[in-house]
Amino acid sequence: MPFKKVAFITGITGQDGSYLAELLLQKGYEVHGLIRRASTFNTARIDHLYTDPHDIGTRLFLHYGDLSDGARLVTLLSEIKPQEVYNLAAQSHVRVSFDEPEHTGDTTGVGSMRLLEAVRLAGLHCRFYQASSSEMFGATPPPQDENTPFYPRSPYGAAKLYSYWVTKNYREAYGMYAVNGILFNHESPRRGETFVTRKITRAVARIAAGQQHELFMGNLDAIRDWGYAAEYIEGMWRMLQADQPDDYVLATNVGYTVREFLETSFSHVGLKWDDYVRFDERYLRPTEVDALIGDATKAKTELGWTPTVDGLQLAKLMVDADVEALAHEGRPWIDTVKLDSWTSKKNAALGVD
Ligand code: NDP
Ligand code: GDR
Repeated sequence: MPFKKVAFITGITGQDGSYLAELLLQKGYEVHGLIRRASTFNTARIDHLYTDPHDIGTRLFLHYGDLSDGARLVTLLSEIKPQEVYNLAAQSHVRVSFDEPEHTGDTTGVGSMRLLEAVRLAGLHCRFYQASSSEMFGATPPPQDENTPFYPRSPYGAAKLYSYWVTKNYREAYGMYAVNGILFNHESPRRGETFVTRKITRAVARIAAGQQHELFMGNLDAIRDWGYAAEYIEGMWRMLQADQPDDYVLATNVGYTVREFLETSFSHVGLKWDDYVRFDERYLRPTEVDALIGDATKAKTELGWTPTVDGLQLAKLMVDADVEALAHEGRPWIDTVKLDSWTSKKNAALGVD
């Protein structure tokens, strides 16, 4: 029997978790994902990857748990014994972190420490990836790289900074192979609908189809370095394959304003953005991050990682996917998948039907 690598992913139901699960399965890994119990299904992004665990050859397994429950994390890691742990779970919305600062601190911040501590208590010698963020740079002007001083501007950014430092501390204190991927904004057709890019491209598709007539937005002057999530996942994996643990920025090195993303998205379907976009102050943040533009030279040099899709190409790619999604009940990424029997198979496997 060939040696099979085992990975554990928190946040597997999110944008990045779903791409990472796909990549690791393609590479032959056995993949275990942490999912939260919810009153509605939250697994749409990974439905197409699921096979019944009773089937021979199944390599994706889902487990209930939460980053707020440290004992559960110890139990799971002791049972699964992964070689690689990817901590992608978080309350990941910056605007929402101002509404729920305590919850954000508990999951996005302390949750990472719970997972690191669970790795330690379970006695694992695994490799650990922490999903750190360009939001940690906050008010420090671009370009930002691994040596740029941090200045977070939100409870989310501050919580991510705690996770960043605790990851570094476990590396130094316990000799753990623990790394921070400091990722700039990365998007895709699987992006959550309330992040600015997906909010725009989804609205463009609906406006073009006559299903929506206005789009309410906040600060259009913010500059972001938007890359394609599927490419960033490859960079995460490469960080855990390196000889030595280290921290890396992943970015395209090019920034665009929200306004430029709007212009490109609307003009891609032959519309003028300012005919539809309206201002709503509810989408402003108490403190804004004006400009994030990364410098990913280190990842290019040491990991051989280079992104190929820039922010405006991404806008077109996402508009095309959302136009397509309207014809596929809002699920562009599961085009080839049969949904009918999946839910009942998954529930049976989790013992909840
Ligand atoms: P998403 O918001 O799409 O996914 C977040 C994931 O975390 C979901 O699976 C969610 O579960 C899970 N989650 C939330 N709270 C908990 C909790 N308390 N316990 C267990 N799981 C939880 O984020 P992305 O995929 O976009 O991002 C992945 C990670 O990378 C996040 O940590 C994010 O902060 C970070 N990041 C993202 C960047 C980006 O541009 N996308 C850039 C830099 C960092 P559920 O589906 O049940 O809600
Ligand atoms: P961000 O992403 O805060 O950078 O965090 P988001 O897409 O939410 O905002 C980007 C910029 O767009 C401006 N903006 C709006 N944003 C939203 N969501 N909705 C609007 O209507 C709107 N109008 C203008 C924002 O003010 C902001 O300047 C993302 C998340 O994925 C984090 O988890 C991750 O860590 C960082 O990227 C890097």
